[in-house]
Amino acid sequence: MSQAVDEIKIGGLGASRKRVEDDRFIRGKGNYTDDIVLPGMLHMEILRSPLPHARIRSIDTSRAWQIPGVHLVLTGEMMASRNLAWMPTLSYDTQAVLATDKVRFQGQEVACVIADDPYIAKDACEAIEVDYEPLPPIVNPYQALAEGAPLIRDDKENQPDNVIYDWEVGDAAGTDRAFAQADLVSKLELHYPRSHPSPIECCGSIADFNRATSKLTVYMTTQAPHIIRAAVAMVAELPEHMIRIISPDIGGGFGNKVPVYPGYVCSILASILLERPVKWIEDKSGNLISTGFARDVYLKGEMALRKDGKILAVRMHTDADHGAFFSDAQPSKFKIGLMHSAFAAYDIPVAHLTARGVYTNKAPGGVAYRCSFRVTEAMFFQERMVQAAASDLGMDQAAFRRMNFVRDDDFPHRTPFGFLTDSGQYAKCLDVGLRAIGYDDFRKRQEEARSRGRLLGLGISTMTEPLGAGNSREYDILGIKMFDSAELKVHMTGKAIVRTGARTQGQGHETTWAQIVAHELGIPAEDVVVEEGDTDTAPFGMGTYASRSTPVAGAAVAMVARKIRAKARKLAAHLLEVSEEDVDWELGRFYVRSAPDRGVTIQECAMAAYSNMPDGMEPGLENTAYYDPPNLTWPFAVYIVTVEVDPQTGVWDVLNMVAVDDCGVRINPMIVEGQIMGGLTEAYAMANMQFITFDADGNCVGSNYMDYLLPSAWETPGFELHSEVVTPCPHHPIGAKGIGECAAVGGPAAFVNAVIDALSGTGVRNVDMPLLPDRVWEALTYRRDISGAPPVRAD
Ligand code: MCN
Ligand code: CUM
Repeated sequence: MSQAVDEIKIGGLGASRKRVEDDRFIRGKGNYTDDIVLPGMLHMEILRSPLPHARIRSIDTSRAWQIPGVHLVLTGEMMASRNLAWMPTLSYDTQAVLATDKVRFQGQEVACVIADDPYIAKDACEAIEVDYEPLPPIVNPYQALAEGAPLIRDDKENQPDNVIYDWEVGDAAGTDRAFAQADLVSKLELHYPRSHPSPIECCGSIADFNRATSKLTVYMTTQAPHIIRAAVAMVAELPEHMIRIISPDIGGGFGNKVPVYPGYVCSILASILLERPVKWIEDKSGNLISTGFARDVYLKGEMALRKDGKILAVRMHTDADHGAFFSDAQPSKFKIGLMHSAFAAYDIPVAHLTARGVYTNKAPGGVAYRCSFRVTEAMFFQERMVQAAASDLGMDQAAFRRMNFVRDDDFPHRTPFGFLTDSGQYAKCLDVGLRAIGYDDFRKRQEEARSRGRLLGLGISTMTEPLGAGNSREYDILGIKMFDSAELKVHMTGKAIVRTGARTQGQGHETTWAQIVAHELGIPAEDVVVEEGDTDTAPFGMGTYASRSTPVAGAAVAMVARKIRAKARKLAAHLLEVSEEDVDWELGRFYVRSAPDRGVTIQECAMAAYSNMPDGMEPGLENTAYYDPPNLTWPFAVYIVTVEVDPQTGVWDVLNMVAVDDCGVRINPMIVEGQIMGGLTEAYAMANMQFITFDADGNCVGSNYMDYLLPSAWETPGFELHSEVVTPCPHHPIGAKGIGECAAVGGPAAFVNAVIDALSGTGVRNVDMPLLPDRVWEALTYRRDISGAPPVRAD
């Protein structure tokens, strides 16, 4: 009889183990950047531009220097003298650290003061006098592209206009041919508005340069410590082994903590100049107005259709508003991230995408907010176009999708834009969702209600997104190949520590990586401690974003555990005095094949690695694995929402929402559900209330929590989650796919599709997010589409 340990009992794969990190968080014992206090530490504050576009005539810092307690005032000119006024971005552009020539968005960093405390530093910022010559601001791409538009990036050579790139992918001629044969062409134009991840913890850093050792230690809010180390080494020309980046507990990242911000750079330079630790902690408005925003993309979409409902081709043109600097994090070759992952779930013969990026007088950003490199926009555009096409054809929304889905036996599937998807059961997920929402019954109720003047709507959204960049053949950031790593050390008593190059920000890695070790080795999860975020101790990794941790770092954890098991097998053979070939494995234990009662536990093997190893064997039980994934992972989801719209006010309420997520094997089902609920909440927020816009003068509307609305538990609807469809990832060692962003990516279109469905019969094809009551009311009352392009209205 098997003597294997019980996987669920030891907290292995599939156990809904409670999050170990929460123990310290709910006791207020987390250790965030702002909790760290170093001896002799000074404080830095940033002076930001009040204007969106202006030439700087002069900056007078003399009054600030005279304030007692001020140690240093940094300006662009001082940065320039050290070649640090500008820094490279992750998209091969440059970004101002502190403005020298011009300010290019409201909130841009103009100067920094370093003082004994943050209050003195803030006061001293106000004592700095900047003489600005205002220039006309540009707040949307169409203004940027207009004839005679002011040139935003006059700092760059060979930049005659505000266009950053004109990029295309797909088959233009083939798409044209397919359109020529279409029975019907369905068109849709819309805007995915600018928003902000807005983690509760803002960004910050503490730079600590020690002249005696030449070592620079930086504690900072970053999702990717090793990339930061490389960037600091290259930009500041410091030796990499003398740089230690520590990312302590992170109070939410959601993409906001991927980019390199001027505040980090200035605190580092200040610490080097002053030879004292310098802390910079951003305030909420600073975070909302200046750090990595998300979206702000316009779509012109067209679908060629056969009258029976078959999609023949898709054409998309996007105009992306990147703000003043092109600083998207992205896998380099693709200018508009992974926008061309659109329509991966549908079997479409041919497609063509043109993408244009432009500069405007708005904060830069791009990757951020729970999206795998602009996949959020891609899925939103896709599902809004699919809904419009089905209604143009007069076809049922669900039937249209089912008819065009990639079939279960058609994997790996080459998408019309060239990706290779791995696996899925799309129609089955849809059926589970339709059953759960009571689809047929709802359609009847909807008819009935309509006859009594009540507006009910149902919205479907499906998505498959590419999660887990690399592989290294196709994906790199600034030339650094995308793979990841894990290190596992099993101590002699069988306890272990696992370290990865990823960085958890709330996703629960401290819990789930231990579960992978438990699954591979049978060591109880509670005996495995997980550590991430310190470049002096963690193996090299590309960080956590694009839901890549499970697909890449998590895979590395499984692979390193297998290396440990391979060595443990040799130790077991030695202990059991048989040859290795005669030893079999069951969870937690090796045994003699011909005499299964004779066995040794993994813990006994660990002890032997330090006390009784065979002659000639290297002692210890430690290893490292680097994992270069063969492909991205492609989770799938169906989200279905029902709503009721109040025709008097335009207010809409969610009646029900069901989510069917297939992310392959779930390591920790409870954590996966937490990820889905969080993502759906953000999707609801995007659809309903959350956006940052700009008035015609370039003022950022949404740089505080009065204007930038986050839903609380009170507004957020309930979600019904379904986990019955599991398609293991064929190329991941434990069959897992990413989940972190799925619901935020696929969710928004479900809400919008539901509201548009409720308006059916009015001729309204689109209302741009957020679907604020006044927009919905206006659409309904005047029977017209509502564009959200800023400026929304003249104030
Ligand atoms: N997981 C699992 N089984 C799977 C897939 C994942 O149990 N099949 C678990 C993982 O082990 C991990 C969590 O679910 O604990 C999320 O895993 P994964 O999908 O690999 O995503 P990452 O860990 O790489 O997290 C990044 C992703 C991104 S890019 C954003 S943005 C986002 C998100 O996660 N930011 C978050 N979710 C967040 N959740 C919180 N609380 N805070 C953030 O800042
Ligand atoms: Cu695009 S937000 Mo997450 O990938 O860190």
